[in-house]
Amino acid sequence: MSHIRTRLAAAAVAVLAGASALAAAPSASAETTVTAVAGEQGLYRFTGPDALNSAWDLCKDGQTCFWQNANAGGWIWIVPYCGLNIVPGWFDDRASSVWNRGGGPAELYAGSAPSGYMGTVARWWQGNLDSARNDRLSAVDVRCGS
Ligand SMILES: [Ca+2]
Repeated sequence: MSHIRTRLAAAAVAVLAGASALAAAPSASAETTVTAVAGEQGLYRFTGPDALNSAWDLCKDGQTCFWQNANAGGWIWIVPYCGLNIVPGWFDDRASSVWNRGGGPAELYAGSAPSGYMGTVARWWQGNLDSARNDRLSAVDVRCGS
């Protein structure tokens, strides 16, 4: 029960953070917080003891999500659109895990697409990027409808 409450609280923080310039202050509670990173569309910072589990859970059906660290650790980037997306500046060359719940396969690029193609993440695939792709992502093309 408390796990569900934590997830809902984290989702609410994400919504509020998008509408407010106020960053979530460090809390004495055991809840995970999610803070939108100013100026970086789709990028969220996770803090709190339950951040790892919440990170996987907060990637929703229809979204393609990348994490800073393996196993959904660290910050998350939720790809904002179908089609070609440039990785936000802070997140460039930092992606280490992915869950593709988006509308189609996701093509990974290490450079400015279409150069630097690194492979395609199938729809519904979840896991860590291998050593050839780890910390190299600079652009992603989500092929919605493919
Ligand atoms: Ca990384």
